[in-house]
Amino acid sequence: MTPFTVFYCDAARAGQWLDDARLLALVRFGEPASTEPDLRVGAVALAELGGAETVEVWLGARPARTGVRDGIRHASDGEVLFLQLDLDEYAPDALQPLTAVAYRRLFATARALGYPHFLRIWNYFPQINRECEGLERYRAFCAGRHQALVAELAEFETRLPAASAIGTCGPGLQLYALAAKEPAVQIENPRQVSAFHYPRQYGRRSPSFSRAVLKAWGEGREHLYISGTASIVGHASRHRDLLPQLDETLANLEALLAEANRRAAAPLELALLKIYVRPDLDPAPWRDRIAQAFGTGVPMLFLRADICRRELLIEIEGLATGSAARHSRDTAS
Ligand code: 3EB
Repeated sequence: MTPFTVFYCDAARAGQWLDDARLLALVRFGEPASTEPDLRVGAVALAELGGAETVEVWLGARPARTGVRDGIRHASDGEVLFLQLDLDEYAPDALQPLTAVAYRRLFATARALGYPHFLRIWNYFPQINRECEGLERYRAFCAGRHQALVAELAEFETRLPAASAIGTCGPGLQLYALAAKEPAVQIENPRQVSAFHYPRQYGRRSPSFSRAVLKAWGEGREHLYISGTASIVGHASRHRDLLPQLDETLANLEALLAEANRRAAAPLELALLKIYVRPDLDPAPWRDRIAQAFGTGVPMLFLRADICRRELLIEIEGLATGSAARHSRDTAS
């Protein structure tokens, strides 16, 4: 069966997808949290670079079932479940308990709907590097997430979802997630210490995520959900300037793809990249550099964002896909 797809589209053409019964989620950027009545629509307060207005479209394989449970908007096509939770922050120093409860709610809802295996989670909240009561908000977030995942996951270090944790212009904690009925395969990066093994200098509770998750959807079709990837080698941040950080990030992505390819049924190809960048610079040279590494055909979305370590300037996440059926056809002909 063909799995769901995700792609970028000009915001001016979003209407056609909102009319499509298969739509699982449509994410707008640059706007504060959504007041849309359509529960499939989310909005992340991150400005897009380059003047375009792009939306991210998640399209199921067949008409979606949608609903709201415990404040969590959800849509499924029978194979995958997309979840969205937007929460007010009742106090800036309460991010840890807020995150822990939000994760418990996500797991309870996904499980109740029959999709207990989380593949990928996006975490968006404002002032990610701000200290509150002596604790950086990213670390408070990590502590809350860790608390919830230790309680929810039977195998903590082998079933962690892929993730991104990004600082927005806020307000509020936003969690978007993909969940499945059957588990997937966790992939770690040989160039990097697993985030869940980072030493204590990065926080009392380690960031609980995997570098990527490889999911087989049947008939040889696979998705690789790639976590936010930055200029980190081992556990240390590398380079002060943007371009060396970009090159290190690209090397990390290449190593991660190679590692995933050792486990994949057919070669994985990048299908989509999302690039979070801190400074307000012209993205043209980065686009060229990324295109050099991965080809000009990969759609890219550039968003201005805060990254979870103060010294990091860029972070790249994405999706790679593979098809064993297509591959065997290609190599046979
Ligand atoms: C890193 O590799 C960079 O806490 O969910 C990347 C992706 C990062 C996800 C998260 C953090 C997270 O540690 C930061």
